[in-house]
Amino acid sequence: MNELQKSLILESSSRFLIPQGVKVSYGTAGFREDASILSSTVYRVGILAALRSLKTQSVIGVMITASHNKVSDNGVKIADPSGGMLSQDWEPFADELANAPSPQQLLQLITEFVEKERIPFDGVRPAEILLGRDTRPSGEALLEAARQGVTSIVGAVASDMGILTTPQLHWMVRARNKGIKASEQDYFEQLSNSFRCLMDLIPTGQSKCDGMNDKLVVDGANGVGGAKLQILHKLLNVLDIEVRNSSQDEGVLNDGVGADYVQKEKVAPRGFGSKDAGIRCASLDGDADRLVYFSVPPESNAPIDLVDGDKILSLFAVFIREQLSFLNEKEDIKNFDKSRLGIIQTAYANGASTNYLKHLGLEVNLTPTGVKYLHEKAADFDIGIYFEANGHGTILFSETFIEWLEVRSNKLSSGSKEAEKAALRLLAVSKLINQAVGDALSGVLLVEVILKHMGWSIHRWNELYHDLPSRQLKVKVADRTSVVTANAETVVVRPPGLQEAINAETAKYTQGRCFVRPSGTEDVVRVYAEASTQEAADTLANCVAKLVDQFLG
Ligand code: G16
Repeated sequence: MNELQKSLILESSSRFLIPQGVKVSYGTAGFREDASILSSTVYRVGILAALRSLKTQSVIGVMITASHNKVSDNGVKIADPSGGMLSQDWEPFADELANAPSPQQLLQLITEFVEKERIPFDGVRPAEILLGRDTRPSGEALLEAARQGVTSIVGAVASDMGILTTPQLHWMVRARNKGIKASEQDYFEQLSNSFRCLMDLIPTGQSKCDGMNDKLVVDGANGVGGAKLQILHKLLNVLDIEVRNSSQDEGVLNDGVGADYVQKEKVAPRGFGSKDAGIRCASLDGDADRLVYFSVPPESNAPIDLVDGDKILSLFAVFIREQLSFLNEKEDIKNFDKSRLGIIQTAYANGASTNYLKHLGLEVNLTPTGVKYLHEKAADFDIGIYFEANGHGTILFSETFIEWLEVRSNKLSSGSKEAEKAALRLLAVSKLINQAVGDALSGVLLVEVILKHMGWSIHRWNELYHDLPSRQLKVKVADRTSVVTANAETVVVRPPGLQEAINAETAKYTQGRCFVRPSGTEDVVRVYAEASTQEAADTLANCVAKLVDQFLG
């Protein structure tokens, strides 16, 4: 780095000093805090993104969002060249950079890192960053802080892509790096074209079925997803979708609405009630990277029927498996074995879903919470389906498998045989479902077309298996980082004695299962409990929450 570069960093970072006493950490999906203390963090992430862009000689994305968190929070997610989350080996640098106490120490850190990583500065393609934000009021100023961070690296270009869903920005970064057209319109066109293609491939006579209501009502969490879905809906012109709780409505982001609320509390979001009984409903989260479905009972106090990420995963798995079985009937692809389809879940996956998927003969893998872990594991397969119970997930297709499908589908004469149609369907799924990150909008379209393909109502879908009763709680503790876990977060290794106490409590319940872990997006320890009855799951979760409190105070 030359002297001009150094003075530019010193000068611009002096405008973004860290508030006294603030320490931030890179969590499950980037940095997330109260928006009022975030500008220095976001500014520094801008620098990091520019360095990452120079290092990889690719376009990088910075998304200003706190997703499911309350409206006064904000945060920042970084999209790597593939469109996935920032490579995990850069996370410690992100932490150090965000917490460097002064501009001089910041500069020293950057200088050392640039040397260590051999980040090229001269005679290379300049850094290029796409910036996006959700609808939070703090987003505009924070995006400006990110822009200033990016442009403190000489030659770096920051493009403001405006208000987007998080998955749209990740999609754009991936598309740009693949040399594909990458505007928002291109995103909508890719989704709508591949959706139409799947609709055209629905077996004849399958599009209507008893008890199937064609209308879908979507809760937009009062965030960015609702408005974007409306644009997509207009383009599609075939689905009957009503959006409620869109950012254009009056409500507060994620307040009594949204996928996180619906999935954790198991209640209908604001604006939904017994009038919606029998209708298929879905809920997005604040930045539209999560999706859950639900139906509302006719009685006003009865619990909703939640169709969570595990069931979306199961629906996708059943569909993909069916297409693979059509392909397998062909003699020349007998070498296709089951190991090519992998399922990835976390400890939050309902035990009944894991049993169901294993019963289908599928390989189920467990990773810690966070799409960065699930995504990485899913990439080991030709088709990797990953979902968190909270509705965050997607289906990854390997490049070799897509190439193989393309060859297969190019050989088609009229697309009449089931095997050939299956190849076309899988190709269309790979274009519809976001290959960069979980995406509620592409998820909605894929669920809708698969339900039509199967001729299933939401009730039929929900009957795939019966969830074990479960309960999730949050416990506020003095320092959540004092909880350390292992084995994909199923075992507490610190503080000593806590896991033994959890085991003793869990052993009292039929089909009892319980784990605790520190959240990486909220200042809480999360407790998850499962048992044979709702009452037992509630009691187990409450008892373990008390244990957490006793051990951590
Ligand atoms: C983020 C991550 C998800 C994770 C969720 C909750 O979601 O992308 O993978 O499940 O946080 O994480 P934690 O339990 O550590 O708070 P989002 O939708 O909030 O960005």
